Parts: sequence; structure tokens; C-alpha cells
Amino acid sequence: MNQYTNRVLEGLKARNAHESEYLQAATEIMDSIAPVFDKHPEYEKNGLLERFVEPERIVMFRVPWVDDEGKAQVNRGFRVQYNSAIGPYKGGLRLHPSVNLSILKFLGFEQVLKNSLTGLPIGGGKGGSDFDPKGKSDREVMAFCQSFMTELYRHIGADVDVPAGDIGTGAREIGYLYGQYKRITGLYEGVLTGKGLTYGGSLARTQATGYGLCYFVKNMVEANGKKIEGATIVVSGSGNVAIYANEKISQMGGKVVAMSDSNGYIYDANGIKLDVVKQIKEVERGRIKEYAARVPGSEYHEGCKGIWTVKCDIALPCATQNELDEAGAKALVANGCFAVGEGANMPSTLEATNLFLKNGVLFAPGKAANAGGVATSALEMSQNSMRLHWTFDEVDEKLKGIMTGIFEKCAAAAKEYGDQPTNYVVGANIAGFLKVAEAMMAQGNV
Ligand code: NDP
Ligand code: 2IT
Repeated sequence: MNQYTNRVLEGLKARNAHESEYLQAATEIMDSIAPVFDKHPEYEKNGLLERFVEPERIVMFRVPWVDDEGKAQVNRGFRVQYNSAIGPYKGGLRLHPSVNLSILKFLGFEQVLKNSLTGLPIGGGKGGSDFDPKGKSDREVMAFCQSFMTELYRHIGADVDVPAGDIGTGAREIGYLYGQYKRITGLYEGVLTGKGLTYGGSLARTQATGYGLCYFVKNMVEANGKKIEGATIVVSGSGNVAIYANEKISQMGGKVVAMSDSNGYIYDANGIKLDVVKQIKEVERGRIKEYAARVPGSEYHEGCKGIWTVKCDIALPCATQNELDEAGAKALVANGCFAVGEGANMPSTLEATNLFLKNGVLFAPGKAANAGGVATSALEMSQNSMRLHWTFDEVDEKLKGIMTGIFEKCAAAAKEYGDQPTNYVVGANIAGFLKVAEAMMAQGNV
């Protein structure tokens, strides 16, 4: 690390000592982008990094709502508007009991670089709440979403900040949020993405993150003389990203043998039957455990981390941050895994990432590999502005092109700046950073 990045990181550690996820993301980013400052001394003179690490604005607010027993409940709402140098803030809303400022700042920071990598005009932001949609009735989820939007609406807008889905926020939640925004403001505008197809949503947005991940991984393995066809795959999680990663990688000729949720994982040597998973998770909102009861020959194991002990060629962590630690990484390496593609945001710990890089495992970092979701959100924004609709194939073709472009940018930056041409962590961080840095320099000290 050079002196400038080191000083800025030490400052961040001193001021945000309790924010472990945020500091983890910041450490990786600072480490990667250090070589840039030797070529650009003007960045330090202009305090660029000090500005880059600090979110432009954070809003925190009370979210009161009434449950089905008539009892008042209160959650905490957040929106981190991290960086608007290259476009309006853009990024998802996470609804999960673990949500706090550290998690949303790490996600917002990653989002700035991810959105830059897409090549589309979107800045970075993230938000959410510690509300837990699990086990709540539709009416309770609606009451929460309406209350959340009653405060959030004044901070967002189609050209200001455009939230979307993330963990716990899917089509149902986006619908309730959109209805309330429209009711308060009277505006029919593309203020949220991931909308339903009857009111402005884009075809292929549901599939985009998982499909995009597979397009990136295909580019990466083929550039290194390997292939997906015939490979055995492990996909963690069983939510939106995991389901569509499974769908696409299977279409590409891979065989997915394990999936999970926060309680445990299923193993099916014959290949996971995705229609059964979709029925359990998308229709019934049930637990992955139920798969084993429905599919003879499959197994369920308690504890989600055990999934990394399943022998595979390619691992796709698609659940949540830090789900794949050093022990998991060691098990994957020992079993001959040759590629890891991060569908989730920061699913690998720093130790796990370093272990993969050291052992020559091809590693696709989340901010590059899962950027297909937000890229397709930006395509939804374009369609909303133009007031027209593209076909599934049109959107999917654009997504494919964007993911290939991201892979090429990561590979080129890794080659130019890194000591390892296949270090796509360095490549993604540098390529993402350079565009934002240039835009910030051009816009002066703001
Ligand atoms: P979903 O809510 O649809 O699914 C989340 C999945 O992850 C579920 O299987 C869930 O299991 C599991 N999970 C969540 N929290 C934990 C936890 N603390 N420990 C273990 N497992 C957990 O979310 P998505 O599929 O949308 O998101 C998954 C990841 O992908 C997240 O990191 C998200 O930030 C990232 N991402 C999502 C994008 C999108 O377009 N949706 C775009 C880019 C990245 P359970 O049901 O037991 O909670
Ligand atoms: O992490 C992410 O990129 C997302 N949750 C998707 C954000 C978006 O605006 O579509």
C-alpha cells in the first residue's frame, strides 16, 4: 500500500472503529487502488481519496408501523447516498434484521465501483432497514413499506436516487414501495427498479444478477483455458441471485449439486431440480430443507457453511457477506475447485479471497461479477425515460455485452497495474475507481 492510501485507511479505521464490514471493504479497495496514485499525483493534491471514501449523505429515520395484533412496531430506516459523480445514486434496499450502518456503508462503497464498471451513468447508494419480512403477512409487509416510503420519498427521484431490490426486497416489496411513492408525489416515474412488468418493470431484471454472474464467469474461465460445460457447481443461497445463477449455469452445461439458506444446505448428486426450488422459495416462501422431503435421493444438512465441503469445480456464493471464510476456502481448494464467482456482495472474507488468489483459483469479485443486476436496473431506467419496452432477448443481449465489457476492463486493469494478470480483484477496483476519480476531478472540489 502506498503512503496516501495507508493514511486515508488509518483515518477511516480511527473514525469508524466499530464498522467491521465497512472497514473490510475499504481495506480491500485501498489495497487494490494504491498503484494508481503513483501515476496520478494530482489526486492526492486534490484530496480525492478523502472525498471518495466519505458518503455524500446518509439519512436515518424512524419507521413506525402496526402489526396484525394491532401492536405498534418501530424499525430503523437508512439510505446511504455514497457518490453521485457519474450519475444519480443507484443501489438496492436490504430488509434483514442484521442491517446496520456498517453493512449499508460497505454495500454503498462497493456499489459506487460496481456501477462505474457497468459503463452506465449511475452513481452509488444503498439503503434498507432492520425489518425482517420473514414470517410477516402481506399486510404487515405493506404497512412497513408504506411507512418506510413516507420518509424516503423526499430523498429520492428518477434523476436523484433510484433504489431497487436486495436481500429481503423482491417484487412484492418494490410494488408496495412504488405505490406509496406515486400516491405521495403524484409522479409516475422510474424512481425504483425491479418493478412488476405491468407498471414499468424491465423484462430480464429478475434473472439479470444470476445470469450476469454466469456470463462473467464464462468469460473468465474461457480466457484461462477452462470451461463450464461438464463442471460440477455449488451455489450458496436460494434467493433471487442463487436461483437464476443456477438456471443459467445449468443451461451452459454445468451441473449444480448443492444450494442453501441460512439454516442449512441440500445436496443432490443428480443435479438440483430448479423447478422444485422455485416452488419452495418463490411461491411458498418456504425453507430449503423441504427440498429433501420432496426429491428422493437428495440430502439436507443443518448449518449453511458446510456447503463449501461439497466437492465442486466452480463455487458461486450467492447468499450474503462473509459466508465463505478461510476454512471454506481451504476445503474448496483441497477439493480441486478451479473458479469462484461471487454473486453476493463480499461473500468471501479477506482471508478466503487471498487464499484463492494464492492458490491460482480464478476469482470473480462481486462488484464485477454481480453487476448485471444493477446494469439491467439502469436499462429499466432507460426504458422508463423513453416510455417504451424492450423484449427479453434485447435486454439479455445488452446484459451479455455489458458483462463481457466488465470482464475485459477488469482483465486490462489487472494487466496494467497488478503483479498478477488474473487478479480481477485489483482489476475491478482499479477500473471502477478510475472513471469515478476522473469525473470527480472534472467536477472540482465538491
Ligand atoms: P434474497 O433475499 O432473494 O435471498 C437471500 C439468500 O441468502 C437466501 O437464501 C437467504 O437465506 C440467504 N441469506 C441471507 N442472509 C443470510 C445470512 N445472514 N446467512 C446465511 N444466508 C443468508 O436476496 P438476493 O438473492 O437478492 O441477494 C443475495 C446476495 O446477492 C446479497 O449479497 C445481495 O446483496 C447480492 N446482490 C443482489 C442483487 C439483486 O439484484 N438482487 C444484485 C447484486 C448483488 P434465508 O432465507 O435463510 O435468509
Ligand atoms: O447489490 C446490488 O447491485 C443490488 N442489490 C442491485 C441494485 C440495483 O439498483 O438494481
